[in-house]
Amino acid sequence: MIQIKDWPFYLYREYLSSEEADSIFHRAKQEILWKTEEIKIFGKTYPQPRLISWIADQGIEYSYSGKKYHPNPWPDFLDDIRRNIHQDFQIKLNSVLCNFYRDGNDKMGWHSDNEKELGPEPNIASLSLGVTRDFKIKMKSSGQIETIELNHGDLLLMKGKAQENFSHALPPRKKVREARINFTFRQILSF
Ligand SMILES: O=C(O)CCC(=O)C(=O)O
Repeated sequence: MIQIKDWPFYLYREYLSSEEADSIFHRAKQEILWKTEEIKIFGKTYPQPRLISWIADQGIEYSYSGKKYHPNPWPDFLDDIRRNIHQDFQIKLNSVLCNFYRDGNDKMGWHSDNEKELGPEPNIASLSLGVTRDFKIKMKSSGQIETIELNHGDLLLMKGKAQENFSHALPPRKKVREARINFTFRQILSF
């Protein structure tokens, strides 16, 4: 495990073996219902620069980027991963936001996962598959930024005050031509 500086970000390289990661990547591409969602910026609507799917236990609703999402059911292979993460790290997870970055033009801007449904100090487990992409973490108080590479099969745990005191982003990388899938497993509290 690598802790990013002394920040509450913990990186587990090759949490999945490359064979396991290959298999999950292919199943995720085929079996998840990927959609282009819209985002409103200053009253104008734009397509989000990635494909998204939200999966959760029954009865859970989630607001994200100002929109309410109704969840899709768990495919077996993702349910297995959340159970493994639960066993390995003792963290409860009842939902997962799935992001599909078609190539290096797709991206995620600076944000914190600090929606009130996640509670004050959420544990978020972020699993990366596919092409390696840079991931940036910024300390809100100082503006200090760390960049880490997230590879096929890597797991990043964001814990404690990771959302309150830091923001994170997946910047565009024009030279990257291959796809990446990221799952951020979360526990939604109010439902
Ligand atoms: O794709 C990533 O690694 C980042 C995903 C993310 O920040 C999120 O889902 O909140």
